[in-house]
Amino acid sequence: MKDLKGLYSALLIPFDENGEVKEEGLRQVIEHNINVSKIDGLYVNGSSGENFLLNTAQKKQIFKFVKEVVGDRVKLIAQIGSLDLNEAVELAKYATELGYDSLSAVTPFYYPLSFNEIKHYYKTIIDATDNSMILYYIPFLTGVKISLDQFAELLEDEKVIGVKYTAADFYQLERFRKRFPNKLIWSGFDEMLVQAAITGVDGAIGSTYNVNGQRSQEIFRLAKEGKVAEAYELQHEANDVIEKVLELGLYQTLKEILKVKGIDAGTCKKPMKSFDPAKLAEVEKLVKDYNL
Ligand code: NAY
Repeated sequence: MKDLKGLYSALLIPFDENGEVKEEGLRQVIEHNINVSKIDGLYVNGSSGENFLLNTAQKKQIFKFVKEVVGDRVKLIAQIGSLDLNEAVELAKYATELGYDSLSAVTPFYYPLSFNEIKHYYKTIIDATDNSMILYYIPFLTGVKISLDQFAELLEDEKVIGVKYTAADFYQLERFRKRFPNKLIWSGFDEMLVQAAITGVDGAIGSTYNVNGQRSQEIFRLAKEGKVAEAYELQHEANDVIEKVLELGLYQTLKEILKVKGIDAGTCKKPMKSFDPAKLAEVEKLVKDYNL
């Protein structure tokens, strides 16, 4: 199996006004990620890809198009988790046939499921293919919390290679690192990359790496080498950017940054709102001030 460590962009997807995928724009976003952001891989159909607003055909369209454009240039992880378990299995098979390096599945959300139900969900998906599985843990959006002992049960299966950990519980992250030294962890909060790197994660997956990849690679490298003060200097810059992006609207503003750079990043899929054009000058200033 490939070494899946490293920094991944949670791939942004350009949509048109009707909510259809803009394939040429997506090609440009992918090329920007590979050639300018210098990421190690792409996390496809995650939260940043507005996955939970898409139908099955669109999810397949994106998996296929991304693989065709990327080939083997960077690593590819397919987020196939769905409240419709049949769809999750179908997408897991589809992405595996396309050659995705690993699957990842969000914890099932909305209905308060028992841990046994969650375990059954993962086992059903895992058993459907020979591919590996990365748990996608994002309790602030799903409301689903998993304890360390429960993680241990899910990680018993060798095909479960690790977790994408989008939470700010650094105590649990440290306990996880100590208890599962042979499993992989990707951190999911770009604004806490230094802290995650110091805690021993193997990589990171984030939305802002689409536009701020090189600086983030440097933060990760410096922190891993123990150069924490230097890493923090860059994290301060990254967080100035993230703070502004969150203020103006996360995915809308990341797309607008790409547009300022000449990339047709489209708009967000409704019901998400579009970027407020009155704020364009603020984005142009951000791109200039932080050399994005
Ligand atoms: C995903 O699947 O796209 C992710 O979870 C990537 C992680 C991002 N979380 C969300 C909810 O977008 O990169 C983060 C996040 O956008 C960033 O840290 C800003 O808060």
